[in-house]
Amino acid sequence: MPGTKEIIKTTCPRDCYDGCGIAVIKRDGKIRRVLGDPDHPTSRGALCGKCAVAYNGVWLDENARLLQPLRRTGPKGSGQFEAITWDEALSTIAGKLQAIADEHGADKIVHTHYTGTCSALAYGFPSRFFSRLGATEVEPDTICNNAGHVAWGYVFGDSHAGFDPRTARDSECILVWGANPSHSAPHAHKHWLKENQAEVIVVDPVRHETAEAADLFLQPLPGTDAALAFAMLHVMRRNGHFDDDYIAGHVLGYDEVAPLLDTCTPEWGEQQTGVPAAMIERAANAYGTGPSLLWLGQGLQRQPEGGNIFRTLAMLPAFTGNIGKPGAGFYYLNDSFGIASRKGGAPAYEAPSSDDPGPPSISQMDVPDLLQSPDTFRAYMVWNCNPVASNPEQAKMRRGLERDDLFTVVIDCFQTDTADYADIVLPAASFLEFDDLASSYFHFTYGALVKCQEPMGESLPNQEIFRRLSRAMGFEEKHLYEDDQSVIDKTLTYADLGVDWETLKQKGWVSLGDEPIVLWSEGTFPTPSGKIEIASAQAEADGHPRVPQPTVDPRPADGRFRLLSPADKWLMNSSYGNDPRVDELMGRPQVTIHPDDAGALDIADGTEVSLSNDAGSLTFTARIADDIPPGTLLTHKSRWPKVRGGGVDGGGANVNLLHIPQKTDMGESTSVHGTEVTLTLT
Ligand SMILES: Nc1nc2c(c(=O)[nH]1)N[C@H]1C(S)=C(S)[C@@H](COP(=O)(O)OP(=O)(O)OC[C@H]3O[C@@H](n4cnc5c(=O)[nH]c(N)nc54)[C@H](O)[C@@H]3O)O[C@H]1N2
Ligand SMILES: Nc1nc2c(c(=O)[nH]1)N[C@H]1C(S)=C(S)[C@@H](COP(=O)(O)OP(=O)(O)OC[C@H]3O[C@@H](n4cnc5c(=O)[nH]c(N)nc54)[C@H](O)[C@@H]3O)O[C@H]1N2
Ligand code: SF4
Ligand SMILES: [Mo]
Repeated sequence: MPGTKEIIKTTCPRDCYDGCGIAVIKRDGKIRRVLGDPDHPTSRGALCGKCAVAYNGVWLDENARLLQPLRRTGPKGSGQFEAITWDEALSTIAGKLQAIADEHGADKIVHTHYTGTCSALAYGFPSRFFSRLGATEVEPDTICNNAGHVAWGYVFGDSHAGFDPRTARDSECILVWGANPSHSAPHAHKHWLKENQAEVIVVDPVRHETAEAADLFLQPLPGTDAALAFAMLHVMRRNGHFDDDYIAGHVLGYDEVAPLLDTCTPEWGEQQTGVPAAMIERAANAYGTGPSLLWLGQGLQRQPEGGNIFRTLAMLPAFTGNIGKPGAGFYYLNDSFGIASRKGGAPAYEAPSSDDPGPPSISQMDVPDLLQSPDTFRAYMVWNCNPVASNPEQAKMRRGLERDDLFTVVIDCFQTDTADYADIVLPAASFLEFDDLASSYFHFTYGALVKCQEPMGESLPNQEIFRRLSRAMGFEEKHLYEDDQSVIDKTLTYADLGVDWETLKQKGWVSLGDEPIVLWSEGTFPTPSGKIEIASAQAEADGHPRVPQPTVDPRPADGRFRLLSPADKWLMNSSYGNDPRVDELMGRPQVTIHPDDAGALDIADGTEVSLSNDAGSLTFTARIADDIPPGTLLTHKSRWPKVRGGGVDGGGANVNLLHIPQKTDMGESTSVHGTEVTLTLT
């Protein structure tokens, strides 16, 4: 019927804390606008700036999207392709994978994936194919947050069940440590942090917008957080904020670590971290008085000693008893579906089955090196991620991808820098084009991803692509062909949300109950001892100290600077880097330099500077500002190298040209914020 208006509710499935509800406006059967759902508790009628632009920009633009399978016709990296049919594409891929598996072993097929679409099907389903194949998986969290997961695994036995944000109504203090919600959780920044009575304390080397808005801002030098926490704990113990009963009942290792606190005075803390002793006292007293929430960011653990920092910070809630009661808790990432199924009780501890080691895995930090060699990589299957833009050692990544004896397949919605190296490119449908489920990793909300239009061109959802690939390979196992509805229904049943798919689809989203959920109130934890393991035999067996240590990273020497490159306000990792309006809003790639450093090097605002290290050299426009400490530089991550990259001249590289793949102390994860560079005028 002409002029018919339809509103479909769906959910934003980006790798984002907020998990916003979306209202898609259709007219005459066509999507006209993608807006925030006014009824959703997080989005409240507004998407973040980047999604408001990109979902109404490149994501709806047939000229920007990949519409057909492609076969490479020019040199690798040149971006020259011809369209082919799905049958040709799938039979070519199946033939190649089978030949590699037969001749060299299926573990020489490496697949890499992450959070392109963060949902039950588009994220979860394809792994069934790769497990069946026996391919090597690049452990996805090693590009992002694995140090924190491993560290809190030692301490709490679980890093996926933090506080329910709704409990903040009972909090007196919210401590945000090494996260930047103003970029990475814009609605939590705008609403959640501001609407509670609690005193907000931010700890970050960068005075970002959330820090600016906080009641108290502590600005340590990067990589000094463990020392800062020890100094705060010293104050809390001295001022009687420790909860002796909680420690006696639920914490293992207090006596072992307590002597280390003796010398960690606030004055010592100031020397180690650059944070004035009086501010350490104030933060410690506010947090220690409580009830307090502790939010540890993912940026925080991207340090060489990120694991130790996380174990150290776990002592704040553990020693002050800020756990298991209203207004108190700790948070890293919430697996909302998993939490739903446990409803506040202690999670059942499930030991991994020793009979099924699963497919082998490698760290993202090893990829640039291993990619050079046919001994590890014969085929590289890339889906839901863009490693040329996001991985360390970009120049080495490109060299590996140029290998003639490497068969590369890239599945994406867009022709990314990585897709330019593919032998075969497969077009992925966007989240607006299939049904699925998504949940926030902060709020306890779950959303329906609802199909709003047919997949653009010949594109297909990830899950359907891998069903077809299974068929082309001749695989017979039934679970490789399970249909979408069955997976959706099972996920909803497992999560026990009290809604079926039809109800969820109509409403768009559901919260887990009406009242805040208090996790860990029973006081037992899925660790070997059932207690919070500040002293960990498992950590010791893995080669780490038994208890956390008050370490600080050595300051950069020989005139080098520490380069931070956290989340950009206008990008979602590399996503949206190809949207012209987003590019315009970001402007030229900038690096922030402290006025003292700029003065010493005679660098004026707006001039071009070069950052270099062993991995490469890149040009930025200098922005002189004191929102970072001297000796530190700030830029943001993951522009599209071929759009404007990190080089002001559009030199085909971004900041990851400089990112060295040094592994964190735990979890073989990225320590990108430990990157050091020299700074010169160009
Ligand atoms: N310098 C620096 N680098 C960093 C970081 C940093 O802090 N500093 N942070 C790191 C972190 S935290 C992360 S998580 C990584 C992220 O890096 P990546 O995992 O590479 O994530 P994205 O860049 O968002 O790439 C996602 C891709 O998936 C595509 N996509 C979207 N939806 C779908 C879909 O449904 N199907 C398919 N097949 N594709 C889809 C998008 O178009 C996009 O190209 O970057 C890391 N890189
Ligand atoms: N707009 C936008 N939102 C995003 C993303 C995006 O690219 N853009 N990416 C998504 C992804 S994949 C992730 S993992 C999350 C990440 O989001 P967050 O968890 O907020 O992490 P980051 O933005 O990487 O870094 C957060 C802060 O850590 C600080 N930091 C760096 N080094 C140190 C240190 O030594 N000590 C302390 N205390 N702080 C330090 C940085 O200065 C930065 O302000 O955001 C998600 N949301
Ligand atoms: S990226 Fe995050 S803030 Fe933006 S619309 Fe999606 S969920 Fe909301
Ligand atoms: Mo991430």
